[in-house]
Amino acid sequence: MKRVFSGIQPTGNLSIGNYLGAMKQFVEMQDDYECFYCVVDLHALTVMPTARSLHEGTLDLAALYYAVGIDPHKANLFLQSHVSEHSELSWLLQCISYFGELSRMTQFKDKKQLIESSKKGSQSITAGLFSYPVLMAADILLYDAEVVPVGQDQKQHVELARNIANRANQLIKDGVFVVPEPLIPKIGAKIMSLRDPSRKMSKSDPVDASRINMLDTPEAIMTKFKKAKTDSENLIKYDPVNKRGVSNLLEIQSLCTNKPISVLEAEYENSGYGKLKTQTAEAVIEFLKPIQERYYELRNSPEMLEYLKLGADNARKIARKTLTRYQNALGLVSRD
Ligand code: ATP
Ligand code: LTN
Repeated sequence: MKRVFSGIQPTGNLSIGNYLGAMKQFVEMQDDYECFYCVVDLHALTVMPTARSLHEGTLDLAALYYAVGIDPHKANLFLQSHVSEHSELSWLLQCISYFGELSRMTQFKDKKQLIESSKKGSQSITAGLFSYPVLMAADILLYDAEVVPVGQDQKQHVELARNIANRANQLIKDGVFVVPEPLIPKIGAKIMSLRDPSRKMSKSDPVDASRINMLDTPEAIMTKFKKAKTDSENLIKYDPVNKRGVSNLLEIQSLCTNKPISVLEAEYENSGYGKLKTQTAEAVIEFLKPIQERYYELRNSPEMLEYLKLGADNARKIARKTLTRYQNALGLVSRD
């Protein structure tokens, strides 16, 4: 079986964008791949969360992974900080990563710009934020993962992981790392903000109305969709370049109902935006209901912690082997 790795940061409120772009694929892949999924708590440290928000956010995200359908008997879900090999390999990889390539990461450039234009200024751009894509490469390479399911915005980071793997194979030892491939869904790879459909829906956007959180109440979901920004044409057509708001609603509804976009376009041929918004809200409410129920059952259950422990034990076995392989290839003297 091919091996898969992916992760999500426990920062902010998980949105339907994270689900449709990433988690939905994680669930679909469980039967056909050996899967390692991770709550990347060490990544979350790059934005300096409070201890409480990191702690609670980590457990919230783990419960959501199981609630959307990650089966602990099929896939290995674990917390990144429970497998210390991630931090160890990250350092080793930093020593073959270039300042120039990290400076070109668009997510870093965007976050840097955002911080610099805020009151905090450049003092709060941490080295962690800069080198974070190397930790992500370590996450992937530790598991010899061939496939990495992610949303569109993470493609560049997976490409960096490929470059680092190829470099290690050339400079250190041929075949020391498996070169991973990103897997990006055809529809849903970039769900847009409901307030500004030119930007992606983001779980750390300060404007809550910009996104549907996985745990939003039915009332909140209805209100957010009713206020979703569209355009003034009043024509329901899938055109993600010129009609971003309407196309975003069609994508969300299509993914939540399993109806192809072309079928929805035909159904809405003589309708206005009001109906599209209300029915998209209804589809999302219906879709999230069982997920929310499972989430509340699991969030404080002792089983969840047991599952996470088992996931980390399985992950550590593989991670240790890969780390040792790379340490030996580098010439580090083994302790045993
Ligand atoms: P943040 O706002 O905290 O940076 P985020 O919402 O971008 O967070 P991540 O933890 O960076 O979320 O991403 C987790 C996964 O969800 C990644 O695979 C990412 O590509 C995917 N993803 C994030 N936002 C979207 C979106 N709007 N549409 C589709 N996929 C998304
Ligand atoms: N950087 C990713 C989260 C992430 C990830 C990974 C995704 C961390 N490590 C490994 C895929 C594979 C993000 O979404 N911000």
